[in-house]
Amino acid sequence: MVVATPNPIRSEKIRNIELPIIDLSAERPEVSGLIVRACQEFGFFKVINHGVSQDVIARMESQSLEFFAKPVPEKQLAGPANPHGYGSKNIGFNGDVGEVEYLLLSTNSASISQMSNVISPHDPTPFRYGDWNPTRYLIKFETDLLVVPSISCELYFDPKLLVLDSSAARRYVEAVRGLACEILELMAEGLWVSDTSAFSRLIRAADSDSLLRLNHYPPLTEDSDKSPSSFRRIGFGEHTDPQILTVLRSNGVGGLQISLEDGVWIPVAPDSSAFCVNVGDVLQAMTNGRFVSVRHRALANSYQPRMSMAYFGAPSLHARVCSPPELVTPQRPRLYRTFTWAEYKKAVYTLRLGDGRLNIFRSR
Ligand code: GA4
Repeated sequence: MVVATPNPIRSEKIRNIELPIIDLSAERPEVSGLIVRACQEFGFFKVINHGVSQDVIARMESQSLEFFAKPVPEKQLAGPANPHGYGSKNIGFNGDVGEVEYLLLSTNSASISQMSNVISPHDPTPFRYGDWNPTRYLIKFETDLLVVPSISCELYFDPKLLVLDSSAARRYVEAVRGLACEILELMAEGLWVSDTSAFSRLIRAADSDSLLRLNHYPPLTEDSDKSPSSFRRIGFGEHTDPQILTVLRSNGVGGLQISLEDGVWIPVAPDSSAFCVNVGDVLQAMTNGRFVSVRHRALANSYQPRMSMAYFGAPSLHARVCSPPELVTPQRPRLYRTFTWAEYKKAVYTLRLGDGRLNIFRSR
């Protein structure tokens, strides 16, 4: 019997183009020029010699694989993804689906980075594994466990994070956030923006709304259907990333494709020594349209499981998104009105995965 699935791949054009590979250990002015060019032409590039330790990557990867290998009821204890937690097949809140299961985690300082303080010898684990509810827990603990020297304080934190070893997640997030900041500073330099931390400052903020997403695309098994289209299906449908910058890596299994023109897909070759970096909608707005937030998707396949880890660097909810003055000129007038990340995020979650959202924020 042929199993009907919602999203077989229709006939589409595939074009094989290599994404720019940027060596971050090369000379600074040269690197920033290459990054700017890549962001203008592709919105995507790979970085090598990125300085993120293999050990940090390996620990995070093995933690993630261990999580996805758990029985479904156990994984479901970390769900649903509303918006953080475990999700399977359903993406967002408006009916989008894909052949994917995932864990979506907030990276802000009230969650991953302070977990080690919460779960410490002085404060025996206050939760059982999976002991969570959709509203955040309020945890009380003594500040001698924290760097802040004052009376006892209260901290909100998302107990869904207990599904992972906090120190592996925290170290990974710190490392990729550092990498994202370095790249954003190189971008500002390459664009001749005098305030070189104009972009990076937004994701360095303690209340930045950045996310860590672990995606697992299990091999497809409904294999009574042997038609070619059944071997590759949409894992995560086409979309642009709403945030500032995405830093992604996979377990060496391909599946990511980008689309520079409608209906033409460019497969991105997997490369375990590299991170794949892409421009998000907010960076397109902040660069006044110089950089492009490009549509991409992930395909699942019938042969090997794919696991990817994406860090989405985002501003804090109240941060105002607007271009630095150098990027607005009489020849290049302001393309987008100033908006807050909270306003943009609201639009993102109101629309479907594949909908364009930046146009809503265009200047008149
Ligand atoms: C795409 C990029 C990130 O994975 C994400 C996704 C988010 C989600 O899975 O909750 C969204 C999607 C993403 C854009 C449109 C909305 C929101 C699902 C969806 C249908 C975490 C994000 O920030 O936007």
